[in-house]
Amino acid sequence: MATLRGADLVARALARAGAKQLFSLSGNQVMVVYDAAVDARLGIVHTRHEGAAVHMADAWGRLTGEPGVALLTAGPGHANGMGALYNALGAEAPLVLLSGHAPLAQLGTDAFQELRQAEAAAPLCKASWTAQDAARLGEDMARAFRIAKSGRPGPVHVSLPYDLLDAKLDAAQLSLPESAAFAASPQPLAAAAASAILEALARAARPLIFVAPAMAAGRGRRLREALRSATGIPVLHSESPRGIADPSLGAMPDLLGEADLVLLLGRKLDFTLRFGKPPAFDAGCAFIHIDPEAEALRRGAAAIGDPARLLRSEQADAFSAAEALIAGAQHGFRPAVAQAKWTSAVDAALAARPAEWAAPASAEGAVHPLAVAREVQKALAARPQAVLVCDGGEFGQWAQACAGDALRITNGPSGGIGGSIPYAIAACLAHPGAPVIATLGDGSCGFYLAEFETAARCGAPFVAVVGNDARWNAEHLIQLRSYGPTRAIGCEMQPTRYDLAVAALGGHGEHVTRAADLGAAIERALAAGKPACVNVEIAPLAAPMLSRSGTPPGGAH
Ligand SMILES: Cc1ncc(C[n+]2csc(CCOP(=O)(O)OP(=O)(O)O)c2C)c(N)n1
Ligand SMILES: [Mg+2]
Repeated sequence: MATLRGADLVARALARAGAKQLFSLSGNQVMVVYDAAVDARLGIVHTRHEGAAVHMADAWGRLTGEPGVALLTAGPGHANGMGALYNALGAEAPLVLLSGHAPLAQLGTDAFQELRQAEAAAPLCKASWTAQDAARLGEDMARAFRIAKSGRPGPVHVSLPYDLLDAKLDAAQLSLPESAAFAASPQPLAAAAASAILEALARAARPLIFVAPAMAAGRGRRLREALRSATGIPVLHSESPRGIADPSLGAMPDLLGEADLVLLLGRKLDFTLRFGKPPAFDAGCAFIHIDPEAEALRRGAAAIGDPARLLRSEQADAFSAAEALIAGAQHGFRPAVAQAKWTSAVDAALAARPAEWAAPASAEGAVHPLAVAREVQKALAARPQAVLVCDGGEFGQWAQACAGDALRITNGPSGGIGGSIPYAIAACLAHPGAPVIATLGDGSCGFYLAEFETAARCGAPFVAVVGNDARWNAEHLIQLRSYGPTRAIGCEMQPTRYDLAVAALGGHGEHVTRAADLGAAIERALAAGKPACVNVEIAPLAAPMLSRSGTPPGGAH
């Protein structure tokens, strides 16, 4: 009898789902999947830490809309990947995490690397389970893809016991699920609901639309642009834990209190929107809430409190709902006359940056982070296909405040720092040939520095612009604010030559100590044809404060 291994079923199912490569770090329990990947023509991006593999799958999912697939080994490999799931969950990235697992037959015997993996991943995932039947591994893959892409997209985990992966199955008895079984199940917004919502939006004098984190890039980005042009209503997207105080929103927080109707399109009414309460929003502001999850709608209603202020609450996914609203608006959307003035005021607030930013910024002894952000912006503006990757910390926010319309991947609402190097590698793979620039602090740079070797090996020539202030500055500033200058402790680092480290890892390094040298250094790095680090000695300045509303609870991330 012709046989197939369980691992072959997994690899064939992944290929049928459209996966191109597995972001992985090897280990005993998954080498059989590597072997199966040869026949299924799946590439392996072999990383230097499991967290990097999960971050790469996250960025792949956000940029392409198709789940990135991470393959980790059992026990310690799986455990190492957990932290990175947190970012993917917050960013609503479709992701499938597959982990090797001790054999089912040995569970409860203190087997090698035995761990309750599905339980460990559960709070970080939409769904998490351990496969139970070798012959049904294809169905497990289809279910994982379907859940990752449906409703609010997010990570899904399946643990793959070694005895299932290595089981010899009768090939004649096996069939893979059809392609449709891997696809998202849409939760549409009924046309009648869409037209009622459009009517309410048209009547409002000062409406706003806030979209889901899932609409940051890819299809979501195209839909939010189409929604804006179909309705003329400002469509706001904020992707950091600072939410309405995100530097990319300019002076918008100061105008938000004037909105009379807010449509939440797949967007939770959570801390990023200050729970919809004053002073961020007017106490009389009305809301319409569309969300794929009943629980998010329930929480939204509870946060709003007065039922009269919640005009409608509809269960639908953000993408389907955006499509229904765009289609409805194309049949004739006649906004209230007052909206034109409001929309220009919102556009002006979004674009507002302090006047002093126009003049060359200088800071004593080191480069001002604004000078770096502006040079990055220049490089991006000259390259419409470019992808920007922003890490957290103070420095990352300067870059976000200056970045204009560039397609971007940030650390997202989770606030988790350190993922930008793996994100940038995945961006190079998802957008072959497009320039990719990552901006990150020196602390964030250390998390996955070894991935420069992965990038050199895989041909991912991104440019990391490191704002090096020899500090975990975001936390240092909290110390100064909360405990006073005499109580600063533990947040200093060495002024490290990351550029030399990157050169040693197979990349290109630039060391910049003067603003005047920045532009040429970034251009050389972009032209180097290999992964590059532009290590800039910056002044340790706080992130820009663009509105009068001040720093949100929790400060900078
Ligand atoms: C995974 C994770 N660990 C810790 C933090 C807390 N944190 C937020 S910003 C920051 C400092 C970042 O330092 P750096 O990358 O050098 O940027 P800087 O603020 O100095 O510009 C830290 C430790 C976090 N948000 N995420
Ligand atoms: Mg720093």
